[in-house]
Amino acid sequence: MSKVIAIGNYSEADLAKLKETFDPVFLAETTEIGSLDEAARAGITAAAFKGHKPFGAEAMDLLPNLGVIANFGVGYDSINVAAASERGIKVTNTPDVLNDDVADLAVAMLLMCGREMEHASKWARSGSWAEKGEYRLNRKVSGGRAGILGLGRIGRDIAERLVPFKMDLHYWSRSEKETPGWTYHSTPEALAAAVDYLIVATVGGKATEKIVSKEVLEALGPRGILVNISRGSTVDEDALIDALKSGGIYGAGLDVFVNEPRIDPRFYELDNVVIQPHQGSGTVETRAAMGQLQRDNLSAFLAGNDLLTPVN
Ligand code: 8YV
Repeated sequence: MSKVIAIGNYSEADLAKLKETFDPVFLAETTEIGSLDEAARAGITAAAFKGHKPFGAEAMDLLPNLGVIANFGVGYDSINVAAASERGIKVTNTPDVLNDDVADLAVAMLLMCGREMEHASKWARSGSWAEKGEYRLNRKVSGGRAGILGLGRIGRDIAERLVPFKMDLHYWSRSEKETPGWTYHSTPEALAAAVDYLIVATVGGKATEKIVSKEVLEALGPRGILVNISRGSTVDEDALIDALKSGGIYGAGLDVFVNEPRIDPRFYELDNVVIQPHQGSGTVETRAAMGQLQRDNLSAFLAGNDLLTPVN
């Protein structure tokens, strides 16, 4: 009987490695756990989990001998960690290996928004550049004031990338951190008021829900550009769409959305928003490293060794 259940949509490479290492049972979602018979469920001691649908208490209770949930991703807001802890289930994630890619995408979206690259590209592709004359002037990014909302490992990597762009760096975090002189703000509103470029790099979940509120967007103001590489839940999307429509802010670069992959269609009509399909960590190299770390956590658990990247 297999001890590992692999839930989610895995790449060919990860499927092969999972099979090679564990002989797992594959399911698309946690809602399918109930389709396994009782004996099969009782035999499972470890779960590989990938995706953004909930892994809640009910699903955990269907696996009475589950000891670990190894998440494919740094963000584990889909997993009810409190419920896991209550049941003695360990949770692991895949931090650090994806920092570079996510930070790269954040900087790319910042440049795309400031320099209106997507809009300018469409404009040039229209074939009427000669008739229309020069493209409209846009926004200087280098030397600007940038704020990082959430100075964790990814936030710090983003800030460090902005140093060579000569940016004046500000941040908000739950507590003040040691930095090379970056300015701390005690509220997201104060941070937004101090900068033109606001980059959201905080964790998802209840504690940060709509932390980018209407008030924060107003504080960011008409010169402001919002970049979000964290979770869609951190932004009040209605307020954001209003601000983008009315010129309340200049633009937004978004990799994550509230109802992804079925995002609010009002975003499609806005030419001051850059839309990315939650691909922050989506390179061949990084996804391979994430898969490896997930499997290494499962192997460590099954061998009775210390987990590599425990969450609880
Ligand atoms: C996803 C992510 O894990 O790491 C995270 O928190 O959001 C992503 O890297 C990835 O899309 C697989 O679901």
